[in-house]
Amino acid sequence: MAFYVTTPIYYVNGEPHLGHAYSDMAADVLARHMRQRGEDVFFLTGTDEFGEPVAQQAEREGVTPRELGDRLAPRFQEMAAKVGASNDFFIRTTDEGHMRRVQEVVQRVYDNGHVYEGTYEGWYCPRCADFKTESELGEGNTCPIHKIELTRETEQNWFFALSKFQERLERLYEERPDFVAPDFRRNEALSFIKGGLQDVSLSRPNLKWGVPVPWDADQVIYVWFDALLNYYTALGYARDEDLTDRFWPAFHVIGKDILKFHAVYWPAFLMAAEIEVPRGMFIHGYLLMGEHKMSKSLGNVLDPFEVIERFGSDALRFYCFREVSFGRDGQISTAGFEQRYETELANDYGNLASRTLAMIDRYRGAVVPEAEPAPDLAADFDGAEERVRALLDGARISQALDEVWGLVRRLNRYVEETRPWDLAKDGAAAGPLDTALYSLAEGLRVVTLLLLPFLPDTAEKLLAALGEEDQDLSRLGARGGGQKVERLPPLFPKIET
Ligand code: ME8
Repeated sequence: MAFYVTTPIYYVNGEPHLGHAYSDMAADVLARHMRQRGEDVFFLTGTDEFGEPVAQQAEREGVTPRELGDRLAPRFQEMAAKVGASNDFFIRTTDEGHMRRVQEVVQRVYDNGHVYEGTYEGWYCPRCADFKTESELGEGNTCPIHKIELTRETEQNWFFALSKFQERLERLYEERPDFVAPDFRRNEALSFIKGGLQDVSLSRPNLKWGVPVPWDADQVIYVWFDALLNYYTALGYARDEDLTDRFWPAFHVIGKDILKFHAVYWPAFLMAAEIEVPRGMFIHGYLLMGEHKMSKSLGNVLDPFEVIERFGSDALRFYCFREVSFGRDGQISTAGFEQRYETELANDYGNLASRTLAMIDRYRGAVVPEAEPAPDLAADFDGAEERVRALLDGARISQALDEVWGLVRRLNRYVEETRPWDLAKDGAAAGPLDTALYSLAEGLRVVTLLLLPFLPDTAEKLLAALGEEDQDLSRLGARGGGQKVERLPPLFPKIET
């Protein structure tokens, strides 16, 4: 089966930060998990380079919008690589291939009779690139997100007849209850739809920086329609062959700030163009990076580059999904990072791995003994893979991680229960020691395969040390002993203060 997953494309109006990295890491967890399931995966991320958010920033910096994009797009690309994102393509909306296909689709929507000329009168926030309804306005006609005063605009432009799609959208939500997740976001989008949809601007007359409207050279396409279409256009030119039939429709991972565009405008626009609507979308919350204490040992955790430099990208990925339940907002801090790094990564998992490898090395000449798995331990592992699959089918990333972490803890209890170092002193306990070491090697191999989407670098190292060459989930079934293992330096070295 094909699995196509996307992140938002980010405005090139500032340096990438941890919030952007978060969406990349989340989509990456899903992409890697699906690859382990043997699915045909395509993972897309990229940059949104047109529209006022970019044009105005360029003006402030005294450069052209293209120069700004050329400087910042590589930064986003670099960030994706640094957080371990295994994206198959990086789209820039200034790509020729994107612009051409945007025009084709917009032309089709026009030809299908869903576009008309009209006058827009209302509030517009250039920072959001969003037309605000009266009910969305903050106090004193301000943008509730950017807190800037908005001016009332009157302009002649092209409209997309969104209101015509109200019923079809309501039907879509009814027929596909999991179209938007989590549920509280679905309800938010559905109540926006039920509140009555108004037509939206499809073009901007006073802006030069955009994709030209195919039938009206004086206008550019409203940046949101150009941006949303990236998910579709990329498949047309990312490779020599057109990948659309192979991968469309997509599963979108986005932040809560852009719910309306993805859950309302986007499916309606696709219907208007007669393109299949998305497979689904998951709306995550915000990492709150506001007030935080600086930590001597870590410096400023807001900078993902710095955290990765010191602790590796696995630790950052793990922390974000463990600390904040995926879908909710949550505070992150340097102190929280250090605590989870020490107690969970270094102790729970890192120590378990070091001890297991060291004991097999010392007591069994670095070869996993042949034995039957300990029954009570095996019972606790039963069904775990299915639960993880089901959770990740719904992008429940934190719950899936929690499920696996329960097994990591279970293995630590097993070490304490069996005390292999005592068994090793007792010549008559060779059988029980074989069982304990085999069960630990096997348990560690299984949790590591399940942790691979979250901790890809660590998992790769540890699987190799355990003599497991294949990363596919089909390898989860019990494996006999006999593999040569290798000791490893600490996977998560202690934090030096
Ligand atoms: O909105 N916590 O781009 P953008 C978690 N170009 N995620 C965060 C975050 C935070 N504190 N801050 C940002 C745009 N994000 C448009 C999108 S898509 C067709 C066009 C993430 O640069 C989150 O994914 O403002 C959010 O949706 C996105 O960055 C907004 O990035």
